[in-house]
Amino acid sequence: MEGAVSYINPWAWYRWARPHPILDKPWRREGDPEQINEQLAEKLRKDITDIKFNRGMKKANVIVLGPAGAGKSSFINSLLSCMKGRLSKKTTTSVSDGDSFTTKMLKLTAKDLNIRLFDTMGINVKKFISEEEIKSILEGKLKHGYSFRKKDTTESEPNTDYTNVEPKENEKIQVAVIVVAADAMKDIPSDENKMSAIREKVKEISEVLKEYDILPIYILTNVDAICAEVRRSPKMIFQSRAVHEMVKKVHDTFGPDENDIFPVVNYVKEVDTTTVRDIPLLFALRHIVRLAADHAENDSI
Ligand SMILES: Nc1nc2c(ncn2[C@@H]2O[C@H](COP(=O)(O)OP(=O)(O)OP(=O)(O)O)[C@@H](O)[C@H]2O)c(=O)[nH]1
Ligand SMILES: [Mg+2]
Repeated sequence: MEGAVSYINPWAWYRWARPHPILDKPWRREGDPEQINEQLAEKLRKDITDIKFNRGMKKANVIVLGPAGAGKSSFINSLLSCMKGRLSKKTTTSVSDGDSFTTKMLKLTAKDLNIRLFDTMGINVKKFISEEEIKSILEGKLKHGYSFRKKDTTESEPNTDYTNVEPKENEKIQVAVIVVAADAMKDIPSDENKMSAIREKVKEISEVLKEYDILPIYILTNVDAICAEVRRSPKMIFQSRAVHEMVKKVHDTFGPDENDIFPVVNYVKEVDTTTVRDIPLLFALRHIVRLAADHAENDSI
């Protein structure tokens, strides 16, 4: 037709040209959305409770570290919830302006859970957890309820009511978890030469953990904030392009193997647990418990 101009809508073109948010195949074999069902959740729960530790250790100890507001406390509550099959809120969570909302070290567990999770203060803020405090926790020297020291005061000695001079073997840490939030990860340059306070702090912590022969596992929270498909259903977590890209970024930035990085969507506003949200949490929990069993085995060789 005379005068007709072919017009391509730039938005439609952009949507057509960009890679699809869902990959053709899951990036983690075990996470196929087709396999995400209650039967798998039950199998994972059984795998977890079946793991027994050497030397009669009933519960392994797991320290949860990471930047302020990364979702450490929410992750602990979510693990307790996915094992219990109902929401559990044993440690408080919140958005706080810069500083860590968690100021006391809490050791948390559930009846059928074979680990104790140690909630800690953030690593990157004004009142951060010190290297000395991390070492004391690893050695089993701090008790439930210990208040982290305020770095901006002259307070120098820890409160002796909450310190253990002669910790027993079963009070030491076997596994460390480093929690990072996917939306915050976006702002961290993977280029080693670019400054990043979080990257420096995480590297410092990894060095401390190495001294204690502890290899950390990484939890990537808030993946619902970087992928609309995952926000609609956490079932898509292991087939999401954005989540996989972020897992690769955690590997490039901090160095863990990809199979030591577990993306999750924490329970934060829900009133009930769901299988699709439980499964990524249970994969992470099973890995934690397996590492604890390996650590206990190494100790007894
Ligand atoms: N959308 C979303 N929000 C999350 C997730 N995990 C945690 N949050 C939110 O992030 C905020 C901080 O979570 P917390 O669990 O308190 O984080 P934290 O690492 O314990 O923080 P501090 O104790 O302050 O160091 C809260 O408002 C949570 O509701 C998640 O997976 N998805
Ligand atoms: Mg907290």
